Amino acid sequence: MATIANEKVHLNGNLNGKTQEIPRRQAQDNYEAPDFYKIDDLLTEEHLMIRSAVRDFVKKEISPIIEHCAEHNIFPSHIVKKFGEIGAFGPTVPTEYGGGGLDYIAYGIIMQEIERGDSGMRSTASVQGSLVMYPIYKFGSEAQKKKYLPKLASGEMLGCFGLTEPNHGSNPSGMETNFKDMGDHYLLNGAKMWISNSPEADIAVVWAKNEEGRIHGLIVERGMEGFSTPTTHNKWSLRASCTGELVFDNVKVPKENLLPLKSGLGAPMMCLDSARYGIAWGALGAAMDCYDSAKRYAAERIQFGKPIASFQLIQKKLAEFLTEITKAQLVCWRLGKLMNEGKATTAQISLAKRNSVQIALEIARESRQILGGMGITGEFPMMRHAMNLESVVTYEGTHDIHLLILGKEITGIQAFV
Ligand code: TGC
Ligand code: FAD
Repeated sequence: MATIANEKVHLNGNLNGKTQEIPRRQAQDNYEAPDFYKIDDLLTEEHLMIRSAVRDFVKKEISPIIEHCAEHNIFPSHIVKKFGEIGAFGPTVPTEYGGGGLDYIAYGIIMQEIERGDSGMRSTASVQGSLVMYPIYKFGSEAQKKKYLPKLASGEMLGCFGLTEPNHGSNPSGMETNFKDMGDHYLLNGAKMWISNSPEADIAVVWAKNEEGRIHGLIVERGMEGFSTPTTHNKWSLRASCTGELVFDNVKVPKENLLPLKSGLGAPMMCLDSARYGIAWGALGAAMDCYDSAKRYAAERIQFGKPIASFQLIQKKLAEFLTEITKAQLVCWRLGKLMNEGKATTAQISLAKRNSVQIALEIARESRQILGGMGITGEFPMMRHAMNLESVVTYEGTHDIHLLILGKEITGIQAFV
């Protein structure tokens, strides 16, 4: 077994920041994506090239290490720089700030390919792009854009996004984290929890209320006195992603770190629209990986003297997987077009995020059954995808919150409270 020598990794235990070797699995990753309705014909040459490059990257850099990282609860920190190198961070941000200057379909494709490898790896990329670079690009000053965006794009810096709090998850408008104007700086107090990337992040985009109760975004940098990022332990999901808290104990934040161009809950919600869109494509990638692995296994596994693929009940599962994947591919592609035209609504994004995650979870669970006992091992990706997707169905708005967003859109009646 080959190893990646002395890569810095984040062990989600008590060994933060230490280096260790991550063994590389030698088995070939033979993934082939289903494209039953020839959706490739709807993509540009550029989209296809990007997809091919990211797919190769995932086969080379993620597949060989991901089972080990998930089993041992390791965030492979070295992937951050590599994501920067392939343009996975902020693909839709203009090139003058280090982004890719690409469209939303390209963004979706990149998230799909990375989550095909692992949802936790996609989390790292989508938080950086949609939840850290996007608000700085959309709501930040020119000086903030120049200072942070190129370093975030290249992976020199890692960011996180702090909205959720211990007492406010689905209802972020109730947040308690607050800042006071002290004349030459702001004084920030409060806590965020369930924050992807936080234990490794160099900066956090934090949403907090001012003295009038208005929500603003602030850029908080690691090293500011009173700011800490404790790791969240005992996760059985997204084990290759690092998750933590953000604790603010009288943190002095320079005034120039406030995002000046938008305030109110609408600001973080706009970031969530972009990230939820990426998850719609991403979860589909996990579903496609499970489908592909199950199809291969069913053709090879012999029971009662025949490949199990010859049994009607296995064929039913595979046919249903392909049906749901094909429908979701069309939804994501059409939503990407609407995003490119600036016409996509929050409710349309909710439908796509909710649908992709639901079908991915069902396909992960059912495809695991096709593998029988082998399905529970790390030799195959289904169990890891299924466990990861339990977070994906919860974060960026739970499955039921997205249903209620759709309910409100249909009826005009708000059913949250
Ligand atoms: P509501 O009354 O509906 O709206 C309050 C204000 O916000 C505005 N707004 C939006 N503006 C722009 N875009 C959107 N998508 C918007 N959604 C809402 C709205 O117009 C209003 O503005 P104004 O000026 O009239 O005041 O708000 P509500 O308090 O009733 O809550 C609505 C609800 C429940 C749908 C929303 O808060 C929600 O979606 N909750 C779920 C929370 C959530 O998604 N949290 C995600 C945290 S981040 C995360 O999980 C990252 S995981 C990353 C990873 O690892 O990949
Ligand atoms: P709650 O809001 O307490 O919900 C509990 C249950 O009640 C859910 O089933 C929910 O659907 C239901 N419920 C709540 N309100 C209603 C209602 N009105 N009607 C019907 N049912 C309702 N947040 C960040 O800010 N940044 C991050 O980077 C981030 N990363 C995350 C990473 C992971 C691994 C996880 C698990 C979460 C992450 N989150 C992050 C937080 C995530 O967004 C929240 O967990 C999510 O929004 C739900 O909030 P909650 O966990 O407090 O659940």
